Amino acid sequence: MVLQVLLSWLCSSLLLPAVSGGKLPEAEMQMEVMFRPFLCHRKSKYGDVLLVHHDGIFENGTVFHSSRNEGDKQPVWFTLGIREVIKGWDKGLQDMCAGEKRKLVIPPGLAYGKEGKGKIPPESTLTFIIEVVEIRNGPRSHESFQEMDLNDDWRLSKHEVKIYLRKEFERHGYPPNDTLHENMMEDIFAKEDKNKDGFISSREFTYKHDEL
Ligand SMILES: *[C@@H]1O[C@H](CO)[C@@H](O)[C@H](O)[C@H]1NC(C)=O
Ligand SMILES: *[C@@H]1O[C@H](CO)[C@@H](O)[C@H](O)[C@H]1NC(C)=O
Ligand SMILES: [Ca+2]
Ligand SMILES: [Ca+2]
Repeated sequence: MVLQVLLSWLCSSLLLPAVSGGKLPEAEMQMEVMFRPFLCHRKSKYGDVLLVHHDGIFENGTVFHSSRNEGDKQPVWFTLGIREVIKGWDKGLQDMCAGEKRKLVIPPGLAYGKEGKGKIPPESTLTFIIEVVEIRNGPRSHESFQEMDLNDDWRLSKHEVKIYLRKEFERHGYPPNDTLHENMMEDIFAKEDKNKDGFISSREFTYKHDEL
């Protein structure tokens, strides 16, 4: 999780559109809520980090991926709304509760497009069954900024960013490493401190997502 968050923070400004898709007609995505828990404390929004289990199914019914049955069988983290995943997910997984399950039928224009990818053939309409296990504040959220801004002056100093990195490492069981934190902090400032005043303002920090 920590790497996911830090990477998406470091890289969000560099992210290329995940798939070009070509110029396919924009077919509509179908979305069906399969299960929604009675209690829902918060709903997913752009910039949140979501932990999900997912099954991917071809039009002929063949399952091409299942997070519960493949690899380490763990759900996966991703950040909503920054094209870390296919467009259909960014669009179709908003306003979800933890524990909610949805079925998305995603046309190629919102999935892997004309080219396809790996075992996904060109022009595939894909069905996903997605269950949200957990929702957390994303690295670009207002809440994350406040958590990092220790002296409440609405800007992040290099010191505050280093303390944050150290805390995140410790929280996720990685040994703190000052050299590494120093390097990461310098990278972060190189990209995020747009006006080079030595601070990341809340405006510089606030995540801007592409038009979806
Ligand atoms: C289902 O479709 C996929 C993708 O086109 C293909 O690879 C697979 O062989 C098909 N399976 C069957 C049983 O037709
Ligand atoms: C700390 O990070 C630096 C830079 O990534 C690395 O070269 C070094 O081996 C790390 N030190 C420890 C104790 O892990
Ligand atoms: Ca501050
Ligand atoms: Ca600045």
